[in-house]
Amino acid sequence: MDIIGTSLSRDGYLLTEVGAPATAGETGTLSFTIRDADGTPVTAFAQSHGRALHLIVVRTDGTGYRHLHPELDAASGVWSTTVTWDAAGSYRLFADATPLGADGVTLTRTIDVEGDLRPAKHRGERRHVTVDGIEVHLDGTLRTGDGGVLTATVSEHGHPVQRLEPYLGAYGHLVALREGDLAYLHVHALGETPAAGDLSGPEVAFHASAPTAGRYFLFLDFQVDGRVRTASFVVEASGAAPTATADHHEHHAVHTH
Ligand SMILES: [Cu+2]
Repeated sequence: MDIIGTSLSRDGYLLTEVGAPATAGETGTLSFTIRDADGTPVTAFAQSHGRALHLIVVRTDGTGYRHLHPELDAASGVWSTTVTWDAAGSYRLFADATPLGADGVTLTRTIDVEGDLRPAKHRGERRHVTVDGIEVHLDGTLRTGDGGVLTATVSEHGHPVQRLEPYLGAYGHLVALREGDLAYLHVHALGETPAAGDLSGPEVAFHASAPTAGRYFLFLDFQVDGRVRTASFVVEASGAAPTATADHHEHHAVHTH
């Protein structure tokens, strides 16, 4: 199992120091650069899911999730977007990008936001959430090894929602992070790639494999009525403890693409 999303460098690429508003409630620019092995800012990227870079921001307690698409200044290689922090805490940024001619990388950094901190406490799983009046229920199991299928069912006032719209080339995007180190899991939507104007629902299914048993934070981005919404779940993964071999593999961050 290849562990990703726990390092600011990968394959020679590095996520620079992040500029961001320092205090909760403050609005400002979030900015960073990806540098190559020579220290040169990368200015050319291949598109993935319709974008050159996907930025995930989440507080280390699994709250405050955002999925952002910063703008690239093609001359300097600086990525930037405007943010306002709702709350204080340590936030992890995950920049998912594919430098032109290279494999995709997920680079991460932690930034601290000053203010009154109230970390979330998680007890057990959270599989049923309501976001903007839309209910999302998550069935299935997250497993180690070959993994398992997770199915999100979307409803509104008890009726199935059948008007899920394609967002970034799929009916849903699921990001899974391991509690403790926020290791980033690549989760793949099952089913065919929708065409623009297609609608689906009420189910969206994903295949995911957890690197270890334990607790994971899951975030489902989906679009209904032209608006992207995020449902946040907590799921316990089942499966055998990692073998000594797998552990060794993890610590050396072997690239298995
Ligand atoms: Cu994205």
